[in-house]
Amino acid sequence: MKQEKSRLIVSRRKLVTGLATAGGLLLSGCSSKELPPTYGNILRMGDVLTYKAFRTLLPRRSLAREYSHGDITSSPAIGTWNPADPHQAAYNAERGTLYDRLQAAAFADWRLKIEGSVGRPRTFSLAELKALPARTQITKHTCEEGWSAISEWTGVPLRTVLEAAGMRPSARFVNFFAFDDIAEGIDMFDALHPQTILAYGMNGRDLPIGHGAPLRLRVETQLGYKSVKFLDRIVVKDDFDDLGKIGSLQNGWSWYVGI
Ligand SMILES: Nc1nc2c(c(=O)[nH]1)N[C@H]1C(S)=C(S)[C@@H](COP(=O)(O)O)O[C@H]1N2
Ligand SMILES: [Mo]
Repeated sequence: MKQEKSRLIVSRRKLVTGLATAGGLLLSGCSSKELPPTYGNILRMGDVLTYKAFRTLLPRRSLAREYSHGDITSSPAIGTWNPADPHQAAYNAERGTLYDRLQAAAFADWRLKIEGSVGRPRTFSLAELKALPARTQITKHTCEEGWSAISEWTGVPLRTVLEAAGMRPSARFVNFFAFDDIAEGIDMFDALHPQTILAYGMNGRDLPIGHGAPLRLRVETQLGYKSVKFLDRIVVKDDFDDLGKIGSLQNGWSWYVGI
């Protein structure tokens, strides 16, 4: 019993030293630009290791795997499945009521707003987004709850929309706000990634309500909760903003969840 305990202590110590070395290796030789914005928060050490590992070990612009039509699976609608339903956990009365009205008119009056660190803050109608060059990709959605699903997504690269709004060179983060009380942010590396799209189509049809109609984000390089559904507003930021009580950071979820 005693022996077992001391072995445990030794292995624990080894583990801690090992982790410190691995962290040190990852941290050495990297500029502070490769630190996540949550750096310095002791409770967010996981962000430092995963962010650095992904940013330094993966080749620049590596693409998430794309599948073929035969690989498409059924996909559950998770979290909010209708922002107009007051029984949803993340229901927002004001935007939920607005969503109800927009949905009744087939989203003809819906507009995506782009503001913040852009030279030309503006809105896009669904028709305007659909007129931009589109990208279709069959990818695997991985939820933090342990399930995954493969779907085909069609939309416009986020990069195209950011450029159309005249994103400023000082911009470093992009935050996304939905019609429910969900908001998420990503850094410019993921925002400009070719597979990061604003999707209006799923499996060859208009995006269904449950999956985020009329427009959702697809961040194929991170876990499912970064792919915000029911988009209302995009805000480009020069500085990191943890999004207060609706941000994942405040909810105790990692800000960076690379896969
Ligand atoms: N606005 C909004 N976006 C959201 C959520 C949500 O509840 N509200 N849930 C997230 C989570 S945890 C997952 S796994 C995916 C689920 O997408 P799906 O419903 O299309 O499967 O959406 C993400 N985006
Ligand atoms: Mo999820």
